[in-house]
Amino acid sequence: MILRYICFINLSRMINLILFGKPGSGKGTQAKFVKEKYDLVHISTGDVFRFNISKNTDLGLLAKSYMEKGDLVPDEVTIKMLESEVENFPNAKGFIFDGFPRTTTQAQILDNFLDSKNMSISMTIALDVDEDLLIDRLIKRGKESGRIDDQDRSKIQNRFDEYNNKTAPLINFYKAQNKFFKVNGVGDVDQISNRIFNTIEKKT
Ligand code: B4P
Repeated sequence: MILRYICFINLSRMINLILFGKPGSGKGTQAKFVKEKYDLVHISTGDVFRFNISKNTDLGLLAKSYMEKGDLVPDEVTIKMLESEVENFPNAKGFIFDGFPRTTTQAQILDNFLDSKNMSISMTIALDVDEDLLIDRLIKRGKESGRIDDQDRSKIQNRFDEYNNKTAPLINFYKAQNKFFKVNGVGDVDQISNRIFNTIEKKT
């Protein structure tokens, strides 16, 4: 009973989560469940880019050329877009950052930006899945959805290379702040959601 009360008090604070992991690790899939359970605003930089591509906006045209090759979109474009997405929700109880940050520059700017709003990252949850399994998931999604960056093994490999070179250094960035938690990302979607909920409730 006392433990439950303590959990309630802690979870009543703003929660700002980063969902972290290699391409296809399930960030977008799990964000939907976490959003619903904790009433958070979900911001997926990949989804915002894909929406802009579908509407042929200037941002979409720019992002498309990078995404179709499996390259990261340049920091200055991505950061500006993320900041404006956050500013659209001044009354949010908290945010799920899905697919952002992906570079050290993005992470540093996110910390400063949140600090300027008296906010901070609560924790980073990394979904851990081997690359062989991820390739199978992405190729399957490519067939079902037509997503160009999922259809070709060399583009998928380029996305892993981008992750390993530019995104993986963030593991130490968040470990240094005691905010990095790894969750096994293999199994049923429900099972993985429960692992994430347990991590959030233990650590917030
Ligand atoms: P994103 O849209 O972020 O997508 P992702 O990393 O490919 O996928 P995610 O991890 O969300 O996997 P999902 O749940 O969908 O990035 C796309 C591109 O956008 C990047 O390559 C980059 O070019 C650009 N971009 C985005 N953010 C950027 C940034 N900050 N800076 C620069 N560029 C940026 O799951 C994948 C598949 O697996 C789905 O089909 C799903 O159904 C399946 N799946 C999920 N969980 C499963 C499970 N447990 N078992 C079996 N299948 C599962």
